[in-house]
Amino acid sequence: LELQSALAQASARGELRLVYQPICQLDGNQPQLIGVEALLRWQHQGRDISPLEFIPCLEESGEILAVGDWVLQQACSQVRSWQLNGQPQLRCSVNLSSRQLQQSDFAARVADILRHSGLPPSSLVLEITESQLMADSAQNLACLRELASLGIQLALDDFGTGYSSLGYLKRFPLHIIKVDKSFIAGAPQDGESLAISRAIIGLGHSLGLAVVAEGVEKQAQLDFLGGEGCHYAQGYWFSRPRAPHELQRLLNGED
Ligand code: G
Ligand code: G
Ligand code: MN
Ligand code: NA
Repeated sequence: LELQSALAQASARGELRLVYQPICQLDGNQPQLIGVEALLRWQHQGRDISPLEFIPCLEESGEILAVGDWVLQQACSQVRSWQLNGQPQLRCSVNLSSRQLQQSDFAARVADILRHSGLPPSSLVLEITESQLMADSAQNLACLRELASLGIQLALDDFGTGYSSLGYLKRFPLHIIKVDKSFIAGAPQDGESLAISRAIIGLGHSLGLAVVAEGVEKQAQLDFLGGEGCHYAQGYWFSRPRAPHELQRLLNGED
């Protein structure tokens, strides 16, 4: 409850901010930064509170709708400004809550935000988890179809950790799957993690989806992913999530 009321004032106090984690393309000699995932941070009384802790509170109170719009506006404008400063192809990934997809005007709001920021729809990736797709799927389906028809890319986040009904992959208009970091963490030394990661990458490719491996921390994982033909990866090996000016340094080649 204390968290809840502090959170109610967080956006007003400017305690919310976004950090950006690089997403890299692996084919070619050198991994290439092709996009960033925006991740929300709340700095409260001098410490960062994890989104795992405060997003559920925002969802419960309904404030996730306003905060979610703010995240989208902020991320789209930031990435647009990087695009205009020498990174014309840079993509912007944003995580969604199911409450956002349940708004009947959500796709229209996203279209407005894109127009306002100048970011091309094809540069925006919206990330959704399997469990979010479970809830109220008729509305979700309608909403995702509308977003896809705008040219926005849709990614299934944390793949393999939810109910993993493969039906979702057929039923929803998805473009990308993100292999959950729990599988990448064990690969390549743990046989089971390796088998699951390999199967998800193969499944994605057979369905014509781009596959992003999450949580890459070691060269051995990168070598394994390269061998499996996984084209995209994200994780501490490349970079931790960074404040905008720190990501700028990376884009400038200063880091
Ligand atoms: O950085 P990490 O600890 O950053 O994020 C933890 C979880 O919070 C992840 O599952 C991530 O998808 C989620 N998350 C981070 N930022 C946002 C956001 O802006 N909106 C939503 N809905 N989830 C977010
Ligand atoms: O949206 P998603 O649930 O995928 O959120 C990504 C989460 O993973 C964030 O909490 C982010 O800070 C975290 N993360 C990003 N890279 C790594 C990594 O290499 N290792 C680990 N353990 N976590 C990571
Ligand atoms: Mn994500
Ligand atoms: Na997520």
